[in-house]
Formats: sequence, structure tokens, C-alpha cells
Amino acid sequence: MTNTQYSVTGMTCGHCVASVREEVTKLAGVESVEVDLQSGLLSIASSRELSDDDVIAAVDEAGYEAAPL
Ligand code: 9UX
Repeated sequence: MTNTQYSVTGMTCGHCVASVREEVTKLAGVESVEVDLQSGLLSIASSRELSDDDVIAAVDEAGYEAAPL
């Protein structure tokens, strides 16, 4: 199991959080996704190494910007 963290900017409400969770959860190998609205911390547990580009694209799909930590 791999755990990776990203900083997400632009989220302002619970719906934003839900959108990010939904998109990131679609990525292959993702087991669990935690998003903290206050800090913008996105934490992903996955069964394989994720590509930063894939995660960034998924968060972009939700309408927000992610940066690897
Ligand atoms: Mo509503 Mo959260 O537009 O962006 S989903 S504030």
C-alpha cells in the first residue's frame, strides 16, 4: 500500500471536497481518499504507485488544482 499527499487549492465547501474525492477515487488502484477542506490536504492510499499527472488531472477534472507534497 502506498500513501501519497497533495495540496489542493480552490476548495471552499463540502461539495468541492466530494467532487475531488469522486474524481480521485476513479483512478486505478486507489483504495481510499481523504480530503481536508481547511488545510487542502489530499491523502490517497493506493495499491500501486500513482502518477502525479494522473492525480493532478483528476483534481483538475473536479475543478481544482493539486500539487504534490
Ligand atoms: Mo459550490 Mo464548493 O460551487 O465550490 S461546490 S463552493
